[in-house]
Amino acid sequence: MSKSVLVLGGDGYCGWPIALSLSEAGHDVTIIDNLSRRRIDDALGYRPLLPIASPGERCGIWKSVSDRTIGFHHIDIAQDYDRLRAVLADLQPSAIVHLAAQRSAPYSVSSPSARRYTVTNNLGVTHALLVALVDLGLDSHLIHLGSIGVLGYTTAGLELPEGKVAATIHGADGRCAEMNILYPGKPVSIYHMSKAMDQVLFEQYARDEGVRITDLNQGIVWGSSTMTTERHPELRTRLDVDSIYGTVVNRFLVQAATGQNISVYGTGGQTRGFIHLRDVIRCVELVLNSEARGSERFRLINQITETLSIRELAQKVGALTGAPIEYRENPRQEPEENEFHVAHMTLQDLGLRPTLFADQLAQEAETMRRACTASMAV
Ligand code: NAD
Ligand code: USQ
Repeated sequence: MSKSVLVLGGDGYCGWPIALSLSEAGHDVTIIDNLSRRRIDDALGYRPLLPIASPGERCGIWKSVSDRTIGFHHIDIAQDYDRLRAVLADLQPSAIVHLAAQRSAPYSVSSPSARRYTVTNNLGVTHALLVALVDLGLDSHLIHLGSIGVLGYTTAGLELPEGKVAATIHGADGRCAEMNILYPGKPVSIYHMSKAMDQVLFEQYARDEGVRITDLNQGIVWGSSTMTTERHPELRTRLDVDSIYGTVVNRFLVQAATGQNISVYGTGGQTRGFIHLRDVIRCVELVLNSEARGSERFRLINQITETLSIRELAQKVGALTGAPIEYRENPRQEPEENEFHVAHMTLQDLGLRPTLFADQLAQEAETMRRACTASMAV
């Protein structure tokens, strides 16, 4: 069934392909973005691997190849409540996919202003949205792209469940009570902390105002394209490979393709959850079609498909490409050796067929190699 879907942060790496795929599936898609990522790139002197068209140009090309329209509003959601409210009142969306955040962990700890911006922006966006939904009495399903890193990277030898965790709380008077609580993670950056704080807002607004929310605790995304971005070169999504916004798989593949060493920080014993960009799209579609209803107002789902240490990842990329591995001093504050066991079957139960490194890494290495060649020609 066709729905009206609002994609917040739809100019970004994940948001643009999500908007395209939802549009292709027949939904009426509207993007809101303030283009802050493009401005941060300018300020840092970084560029995506290949240039990306402006939102107006991209939506125009999409119209020409698909005969479908994607709307675009240039709004700072954290700062301009009235315009956000007006768009929501006009569209009355069935669902809102929320990706609008400053999402780099190293950026979030890079300066006092970056720390303040990350928290003010990320919580400002989430809270403005929740307030507007209540203000307008809308029953939109809010789907948030969160971060598996809110759990922290020490799981105390346990496999962490999806959703809340059952806890026995020992009161000061010696009595005990059983409760379901948000997992008390230890986020490793200010950015990850902002995602943990989002969950406190979600819990409150689901409980007290009945807002329907699915929070996807997503792992590190890898991959450069999807079925819809491949329909035209100018529909490509941004691909960051710098040390601030470039995520590790994409960085390693581009390093290998350009004759650089694979840059493992520290021992490479950091174990993380990963997911391919195509699976991100599929997960959002699956969640959109399985709305939280009834008493289940706030769902927490772990959106990863496999876990691996950074060292193992580097070895896979090295074996595939012949690129040497270089162990560098770790520029980040993070545990360098950690185990990471997290339940993640909900999306597979809903129908996800995971794209694993074993299936896709070689093809992705080749796609990145071609993108690097094209990038040199730009
Ligand atoms: P991105 O930086 O490419 O895109 C985020 C978009 O949000 C940008 O286009 C930016 O301009 C926009 N934005 C930020 N603040 C805004 C505001 N105040 N108003 C309007 N627009 C605003 O990031 P991405 O990689 O596409 O990530 C999308 C979401 O998924 C983020 O919330 C991120 O935390 C989450 N996530 C990403 C990854 C990953 O590996 N990329 C992994 C896990 C979770
Ligand atoms: N790393 C290296 N070498 C590099 C780059 C990174 O060893 O050249 C290491 C980092 O030290 C870190 C790991 O690789 O231990 C992952 O780094 P990353 O930059 O790929 O990912 P991260 O900082 O965790 O953040 C990314 C996204 C963020 C998202 C998060 C999901 O930028 O938006 O929320 O992945 S997670 O952390 O799993 O919750």
